[in-house]
Amino acid sequence: MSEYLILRHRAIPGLERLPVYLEHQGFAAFKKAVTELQPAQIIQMVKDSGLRGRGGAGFPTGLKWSFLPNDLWPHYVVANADESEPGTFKDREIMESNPFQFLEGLMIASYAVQARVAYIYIRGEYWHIAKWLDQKIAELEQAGLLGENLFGTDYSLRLYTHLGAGAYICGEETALLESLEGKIGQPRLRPPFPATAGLYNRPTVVNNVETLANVPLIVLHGPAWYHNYGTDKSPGTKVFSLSGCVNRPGNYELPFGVTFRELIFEHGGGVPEGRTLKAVMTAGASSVLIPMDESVLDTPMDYESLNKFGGSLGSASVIVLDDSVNMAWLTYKTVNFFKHESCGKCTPCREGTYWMNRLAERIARGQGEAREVELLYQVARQMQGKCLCALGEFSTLAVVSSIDRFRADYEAVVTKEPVYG
Ligand code: L3W
Repeated sequence: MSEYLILRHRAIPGLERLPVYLEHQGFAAFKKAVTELQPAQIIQMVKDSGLRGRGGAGFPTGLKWSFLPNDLWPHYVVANADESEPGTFKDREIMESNPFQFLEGLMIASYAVQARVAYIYIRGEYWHIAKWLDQKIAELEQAGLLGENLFGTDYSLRLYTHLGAGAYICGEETALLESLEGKIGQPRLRPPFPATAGLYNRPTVVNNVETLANVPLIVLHGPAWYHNYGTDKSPGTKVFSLSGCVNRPGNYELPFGVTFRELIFEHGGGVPEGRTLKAVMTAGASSVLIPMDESVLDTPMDYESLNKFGGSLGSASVIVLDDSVNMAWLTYKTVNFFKHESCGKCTPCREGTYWMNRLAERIARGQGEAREVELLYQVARQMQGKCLCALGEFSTLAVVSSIDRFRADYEAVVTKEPVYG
């Protein structure tokens, strides 16, 4: 696709600089919102556009904004810039190269729910981006686009960046809010959802960076225009982070509904050295393994079509696996990550990821018995549906799907003789 909605900096050199962004209709949408539109009108526009959350769940953005009660104040907006899913590197490019479009989206969201303070919660390893965004925020304040009484109205807005400290769990929205409040980053029980009881127990919108970057264009061009891209139920484009066994890894902005074949072969240049495509993960480590063959390659990638594989598009971090990869090894890599990142608050995840890691490691190292594969499977199955948040649940997906779908890979590595007698 030559037309970019989100990675517009690839077509417009210098877009990360305010004068260039302003030359390309920058902040026209925010000005229009604050001076011409009622908050409810903006929420309706975003609802009509069909924009869905890009962090992974695909929840309708306008609907989320509409949940904030009007009898409890203040309202907050928090941008989730804690991008930590293995294989996900799209928000980084947006913030580094098209920062003003993201900030403008955050500002429009804030106006739409009448928040006067918004936070950008950004992963600690992106400290240089936090500093960069602080500079951009200062430029906006100097230019009179951010601060008190914007465009002569009584609407005022302040933006703040806040660095995380290296914990994957803080990308989960309620753990993020705990961390932002200065507490240990552990998830809260939901409901209540942040929309009613979020930051400091006040109504809060939490949106992913990419989600917010869509908003200025929707306000500027209207919801009908947005439906020119993507599918009926998943309109717009998606930035796919493509990695793994592929010739041209990187971020690819493509309309929803693009097929695996187009993404991996046309854009990504196929798998290296003539090897065979074996499986794909679509939501980073939080994915089921989707076995790949000719019949699967033409599946459209959107929020609906992957359900038939027991999977979801997630954050569209597409990890390509070829026939050089043993799935027992891959499973060990994923559960090792989740064991390290489990926050320890709920028992099924704390204990389950620990035991899955021990078993998966033995198996991957060729020290496991066949019955330990069954035990690994049972541990994962027993965790499902019992964890406090998505992290525990997702830690089981590669385990269960790899044993169900790639059992031969386990048979190739387990010892033939019992190890423990
Ligand atoms: C008010 C209700 N709000 C749901 C809100 C909720 C949240 C959103 C989605 O994300 C995803 C997973 C992986 N009243 C509500 C309501 N909401 N019902 O809607 O909620 P939910 O629970 O469906 O998902 P979630 O737990 O927020 C989990 C994806 O994350 N994942 C991780 C991605 C990591 C990154 C990254 O590193 N950048 O994105 C893995 O793919 O797909 O679906 O806001 O409050 N009744």
